[in-house]
Amino acid sequence: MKLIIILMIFFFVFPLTLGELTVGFYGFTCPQAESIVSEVVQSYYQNDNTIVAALLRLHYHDCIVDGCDASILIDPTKNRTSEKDAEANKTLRGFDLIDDAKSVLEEECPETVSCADIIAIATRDAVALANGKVYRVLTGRRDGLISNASKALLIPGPFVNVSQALKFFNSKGLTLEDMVTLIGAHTVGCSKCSFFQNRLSSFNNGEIDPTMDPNLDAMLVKKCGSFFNPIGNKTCVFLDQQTPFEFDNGFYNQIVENRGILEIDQQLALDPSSSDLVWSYARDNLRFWDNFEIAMRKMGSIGVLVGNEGEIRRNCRAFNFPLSY
Ligand code: HEM
Ligand SMILES: *[C@@H]1O[C@H](CO)[C@@H](O)[C@H](O)[C@H]1NC(C)=O
Ligand SMILES: *[C@@H]1O[C@H](CO)[C@@H](O)[C@H](O)[C@H]1NC(C)=O
Ligand SMILES: *[C@@H]1O[C@H](CO)[C@@H](O)[C@H](O)[C@H]1NC(C)=O
Ligand SMILES: *[C@@H]1O[C@H](CO)[C@@H](O)[C@H](O)[C@H]1NC(C)=O
Ligand SMILES: CC(=O)N[C@H]1CO[C@H](CO)[C@@H](O)[C@@H]1O
Repeated sequence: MKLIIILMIFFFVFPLTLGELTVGFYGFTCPQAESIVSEVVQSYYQNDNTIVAALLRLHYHDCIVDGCDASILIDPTKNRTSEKDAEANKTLRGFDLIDDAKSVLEEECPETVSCADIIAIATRDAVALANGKVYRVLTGRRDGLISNASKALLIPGPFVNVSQALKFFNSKGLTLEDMVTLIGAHTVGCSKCSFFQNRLSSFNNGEIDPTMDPNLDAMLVKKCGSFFNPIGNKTCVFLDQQTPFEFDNGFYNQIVENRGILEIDQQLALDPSSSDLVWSYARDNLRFWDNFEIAMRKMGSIGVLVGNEGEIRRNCRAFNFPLSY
């Protein structure tokens, strides 16, 4: 009897599903939710396969800043900044796709599917289209009520070393293994020259970063110049030079050959704490895929709002009640 009362109190205080994301959260409330998102992703992908990279990076930034709550989507207003104001984080893309998916969903299932879940579902679909692993995505997130520009500034940039980057990932509950695995997303997408120009040699000044393959340096100097003599500030260089549109372990194969573009990417292969895992992914694509699914699930659960927390935004770019913020 006593036990039953204790159990009842336990379930009252911690309702079983509340704290948890689930597969197929919209199964009853909007069964077509995932296929609607999937169709929008496919139509974007047909015109522009770089959408895969855009969505992966968007999902990462959304989750890593202060939880997967679509705070990354909020537009700044006259009297309020938002995460979008953070520098470099200004190169995020994919917002139009989320808007398109949201507007179809609002017609079919009004105020039901969160923007935070749309990002997660769309990212899963994008990875699948890039011939990556088709994984089951967890849903049930709700949208946040805060978008804080200064928090977005704390995301590690490409010049940090492995232990600095790890400190930040640890603070979000992610391990070294999660970090090494998630950065494997750099197997798709590109970087502006300014994020690695300091590593490049050029005619009059600067020395090549000794960790960079000189052939890669020569190629990059043609595209980007050097730190002291930059050119091509619109150029975007593939982070995986071999197969930039395939979601595979190509990124790891590049960095073990000293062909990493970003400093942090190259350091992952060289730092003793991460190099074994990098080499194992370079040899074993399936191991990378399996761990990527696990790590994405962890990343996708950071700081999520569930139950009655937050809201279901009607427009992903604005809070439902803007006056409250
Ligand atoms: C310490 C961790 C990380 C650092 C320092 C970092 C840094 C960067 C930088 C500087 C760029 C180039 C951005 C630009 O030129 O616009 C980039 C691109 C990208 N990052 Fe990361 N990143 C990190 C982790 C991650 C993670 C965990 C993911 C995903 C799970 C991710 C996904 C991407 C993707 C897909 C791109 C290409 C974006 C595009 O082509 O539009 N990154 N990253
Ligand atoms: C800015 O804040 C003021 C005071 O809280 C509010 O009255 C006004 O509507 C806000 N403007 C916008 C564009 O959100
Ligand atoms: C925004 O984030 C910064 C840094 O974490 C914090 O100091 C500040 O209080 C936050 N502002 C709001 C409005 O939450
Ligand atoms: C990483 O960077 C931090 C801060 O700059 C520094 O204190 C630390 O010694 C560096 N670690 C390694 C292994 O280089
Ligand atoms: C590079 O970008 C800066 C600022 O964005 C601009 O002023 C400059 O003209 C650009 N340089 C070239 C060569 O495009
Ligand atoms: C990931 C990334 O590029 N983060 C940047 C966000 O903006 C701040 C401020 O400019 C940079 O320091 C970060 O590197």
